[in-house]
Amino acid sequence: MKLKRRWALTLGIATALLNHSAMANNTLEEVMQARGLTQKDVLAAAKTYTPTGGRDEYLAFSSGGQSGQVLVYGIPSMRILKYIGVFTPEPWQGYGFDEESKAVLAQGRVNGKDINYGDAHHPAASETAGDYDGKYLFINDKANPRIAVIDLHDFETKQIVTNPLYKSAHGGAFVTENTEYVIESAQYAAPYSKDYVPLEEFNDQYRGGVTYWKFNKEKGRIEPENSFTVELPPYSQDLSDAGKGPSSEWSFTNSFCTERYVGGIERGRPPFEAGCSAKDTDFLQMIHWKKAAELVAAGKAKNINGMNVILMETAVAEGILFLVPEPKSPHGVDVTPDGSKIVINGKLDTHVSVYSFEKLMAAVDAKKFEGKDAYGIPIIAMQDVLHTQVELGLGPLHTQFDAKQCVAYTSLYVDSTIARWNYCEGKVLDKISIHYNVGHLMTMGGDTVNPDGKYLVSLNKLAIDRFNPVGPLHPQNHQLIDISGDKMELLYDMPVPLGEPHYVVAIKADKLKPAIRYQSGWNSRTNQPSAFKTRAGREKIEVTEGKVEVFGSTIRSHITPEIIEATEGDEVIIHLTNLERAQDETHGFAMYGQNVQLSIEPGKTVTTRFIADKAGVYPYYCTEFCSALHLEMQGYLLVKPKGYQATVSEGKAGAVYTKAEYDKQVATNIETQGVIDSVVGFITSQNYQDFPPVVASVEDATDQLNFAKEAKAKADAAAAKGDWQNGALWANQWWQYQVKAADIGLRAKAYLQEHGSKPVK
Ligand code: K7E
Ligand code: CUA
Repeated sequence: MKLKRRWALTLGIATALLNHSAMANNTLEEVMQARGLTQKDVLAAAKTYTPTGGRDEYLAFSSGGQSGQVLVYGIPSMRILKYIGVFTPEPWQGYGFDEESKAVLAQGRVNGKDINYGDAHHPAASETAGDYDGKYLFINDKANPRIAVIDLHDFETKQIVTNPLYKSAHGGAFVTENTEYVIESAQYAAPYSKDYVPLEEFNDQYRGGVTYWKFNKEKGRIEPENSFTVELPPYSQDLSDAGKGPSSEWSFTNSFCTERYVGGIERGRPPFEAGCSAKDTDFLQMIHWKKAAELVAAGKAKNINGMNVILMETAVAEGILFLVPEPKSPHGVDVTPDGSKIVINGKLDTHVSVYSFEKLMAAVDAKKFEGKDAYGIPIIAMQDVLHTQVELGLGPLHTQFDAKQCVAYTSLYVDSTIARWNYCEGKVLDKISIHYNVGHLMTMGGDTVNPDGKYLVSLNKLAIDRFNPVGPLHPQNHQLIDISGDKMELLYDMPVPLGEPHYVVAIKADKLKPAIRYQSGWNSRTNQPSAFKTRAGREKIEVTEGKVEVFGSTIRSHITPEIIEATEGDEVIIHLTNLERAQDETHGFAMYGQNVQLSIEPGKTVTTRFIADKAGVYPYYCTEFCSALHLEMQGYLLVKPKGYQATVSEGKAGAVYTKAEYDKQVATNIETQGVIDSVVGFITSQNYQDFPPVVASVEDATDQLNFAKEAKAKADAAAAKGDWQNGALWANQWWQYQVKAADIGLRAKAYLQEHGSKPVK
């Protein structure tokens, strides 16, 4: 509907411009009237509409909330491009179905248990010098303290690390200026040990912390052995942010419930929510992570559950940990692009508080503290570091920044508004209503040293009356807002039907360099050649006692092998390599009754493994409509009962062919060859070498034509012996290869025509 509406609008605009009265029944005015659109609506449509084949300026990577996935969409079109399976199996991508990706999910086990979801909150894009470099994406799971690494070269999850200390983790993922570390802070205090510790020992045995996961940029992997945690009191750590510029060696983490209140109405105690917001202030926890890393290198950390831990005692003695009071129950903490200020959003306060990093350092250097907390951590007085406080409205949650100097945007959850304000001068500039209850907000590059401004996305918790009702569970609503002018303008509502998307980051599209195929025989999860890769014509089945191992391939429109035989109780292992080079020629592989669903992108090798524990017939097939003969891309796993003796001879299967059928097939093949020759003639008459996708297609088509030649030779040989049965079958196979070649060739031809190829002399 949306698309149609937009087409109509564009047609309308074009018509209005050209003033063609011949198209009078489709003028912009008429469409506007029929659909009840205002001028403002049409302007908003024109600002977001992206014509077919058009590209977006930004790609947004949104947390998929409880779905444990990441979703990718374009800005300003708000078109969804992809879901990336992260903490959760995702069948389309075969994620959690092939052995390679199962190994990634297995890294996320908690105490040996598979966790099949994640509560994904904060994606973070990798940075170089404080700006997105478009290489990696990280995201946390709050419920099962984990961080995942996604490679933006192929948009796949490569690694999951599980925090061995925490029982929940909210303040991640945030990266330091050069992605040296990925920050993850705890949330609900719990003992570091896996043992039972009574709540009565909360103050002494329960702990929080901030973990700094070391990231190896060359390998694209987190190195747990080089990571460390700074132990913190059992305050509920909330969001974090890494410093920038002058503050780049520090990180900042909010907290709530510094009362250390333990609820339990079951025990006659007032509930958590009452006791956790009793005090007027909580603490900002600031950590000198650069110095902390040096302490770890100097052997001053203690190994707990395999993690390097800097105990609070050490952190205090070494002067790397400080507290600053902040208005009670704060939420987001956001460092300004120049790194000079830290914005604290007070959930239960109508103000945002802006702290000066310079003042923080002055207090640290002068050792000017107003006291210590119960764990001996020095407390810096709020009035000593406050730059300004600005009254924005009810429920400020998160802040992001504009390209314009000193301009920030803060989400107001309770007010359902977004405030634009000046954090240098401390004044409100503009407000816009959103629908409804905004959590995070995001401006383009809004958490980097170099924000672009332009657009803002409001990530709303409630959608209430915005969309067609779909039952009691509503989608979430991402609202796109134009922030380029003096007044913020709402442009678009995008329902998100996946989970609560807490945070999103938008990377300029030209910073991303995604691949279109893998090197042939690639294990995408380890980023290495697969030990199980197969080349064309080298497919094989190895049968050993109790095991059938297949080294197969897929290429339009054929799965090799077409028949796999096993005996009841055998372990069946199937490795499949997609031999395609052509763009977007993914094959799938699904099998009856075995929970097998693979996605094999061009070049990829994947493996499925299962026990054929019941005798029977198990058809398998390709699940991507990859060519005209996609439906024929099929085969059978035959699982025989133990000790099975054949009673039917092979020859009885299928139809019987005559000479007439052989002749008819050959005539068809000659005609088909005519079509192929004309397509080849066109392609080779053009400068097709200048178009890499076409070059890849030509290679694929040439393969198919070579296979056709082999099949033709077999057909000829059978016919020469008067064996019309095999003659007709091989003639048909010859035609199958021709059809594939023609299909690939026609796509290449269309590509050349669309991309303006030129004849070569
Ligand atoms: Cu505010 Cu998890 Cu960042 Cu949700 S958090 S909104
Ligand atoms: Cu391959 Cu359908």
